[in-house]
Amino acid sequence: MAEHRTQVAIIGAGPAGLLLGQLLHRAGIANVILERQDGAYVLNRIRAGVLEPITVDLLDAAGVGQRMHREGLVHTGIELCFGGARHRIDLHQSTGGKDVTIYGQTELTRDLMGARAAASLSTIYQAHDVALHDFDSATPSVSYTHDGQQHVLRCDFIAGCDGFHGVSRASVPQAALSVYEKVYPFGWLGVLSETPPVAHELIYTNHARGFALCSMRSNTRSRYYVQCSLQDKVEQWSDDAFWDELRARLDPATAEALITGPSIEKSIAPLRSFVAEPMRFGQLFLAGDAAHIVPPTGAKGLNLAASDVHYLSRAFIDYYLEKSNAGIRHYSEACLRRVWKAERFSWWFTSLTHHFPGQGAIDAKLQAAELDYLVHSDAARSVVAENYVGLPVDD
Ligand code: RFL
Ligand code: PHB
Repeated sequence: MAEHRTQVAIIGAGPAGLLLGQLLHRAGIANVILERQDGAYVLNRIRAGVLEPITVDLLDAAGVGQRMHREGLVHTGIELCFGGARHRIDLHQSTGGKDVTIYGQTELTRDLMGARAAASLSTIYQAHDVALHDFDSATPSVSYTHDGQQHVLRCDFIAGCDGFHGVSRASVPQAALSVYEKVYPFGWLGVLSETPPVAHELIYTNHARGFALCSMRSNTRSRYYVQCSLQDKVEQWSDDAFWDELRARLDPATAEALITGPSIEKSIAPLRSFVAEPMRFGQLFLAGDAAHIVPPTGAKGLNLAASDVHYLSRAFIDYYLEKSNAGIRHYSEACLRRVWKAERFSWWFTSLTHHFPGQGAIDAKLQAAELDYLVHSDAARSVVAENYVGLPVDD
């Protein structure tokens, strides 16, 4: 058994783990990342695309913001499409100048991996059988196998950044966890294509046939989604069937303007709201999808992972540099206040824009009335804009 030692052992090289590792490194705090997959697999997951200003600031603080500022698209509004027409919500105007940045999770992950490699920081890809030990004591450790050899990594703290299906949350005794969960009765079928986006900004669409979203990764690459049944299989959806369904849900002018092409990725994601409380157990801290999941409608998942990492990096910096336990003690509470508000927004935006199986005529009328209210009331637009660009981390 090979023995190693670090200050913070990070489980998972997704955005949460990589960003935490980079922020700690810049503060002089030693860390090792253990990742189950290989780097190429992590980079091939097509996921988020919308960054809040807080996430952009954190990436700058981590020293990896250059390409994002060069290539990311700054959006000052979003559009809602219903009743056969599009309506714009001006994020800039409603929030006193805030915006969002369109930059794919794949690119952000690539930038973080590059910075980690450039600083020669230790990332163990294909770490198998990762197991967490003694995190209720002052001497936690993580065991794993790599290249057929057994290893143990001794540390002061463990950061569980290993996503919804990871080992960190599963290592906590069930009685110590409160879990809140809602599974939605539909999924999202997503397509990535090398085609120019149909509009300059994102279009969230409510239609009797179901929700649709027009998004993008760049001026030449589009990302589209349609709400689908949980029984649907990706193989049943030809590209033509996808484009026809998307067109059918958009207003006539947008449907007409849509440029289609072969899909370069196609996948179905289920929708879920989930929170596990608390987010700290002794020396183990959960961050990102390991602790909570939101339906993607509000574009909050990656941004919540980033705000958890903001609090967690500060907690460790307080501990090592200021000799203070305050950040550690308040970590879970500080994260959860923001997490629950993003859960609420994502659930509300999902409820407003999706067609629910068994939904009656009155439900559709109530959705239509709320959408109409929303685009015609300054107050309602401000509420959406304030949440969409992200609530503050330090209120
Ligand atoms: P990740 O990205 O799941 O990374 C966890 C990492 O941990 C590894 N791992 C393990 N490593 C070692 N040992 C084990 N036992 C392990 N088990 C797991 C995994 O291999 C993985 O590399 O979690 P993280 O870092 O918390 O990041 C969360 C985000 O990825 C997620 O919230 C977002 O992608 C959600 N999301 C969106 N978020 C946004 O903010 N804006 C968006 O526009 C947005 N769109 C989306 C999304 C998620 C989607 N899907 C498919 C779920 C759109 C979609 C379709
Ligand atoms: C995306 O581009 O993948 C995306 C954008 C906005 C969302 C969800 C996903 O709300």
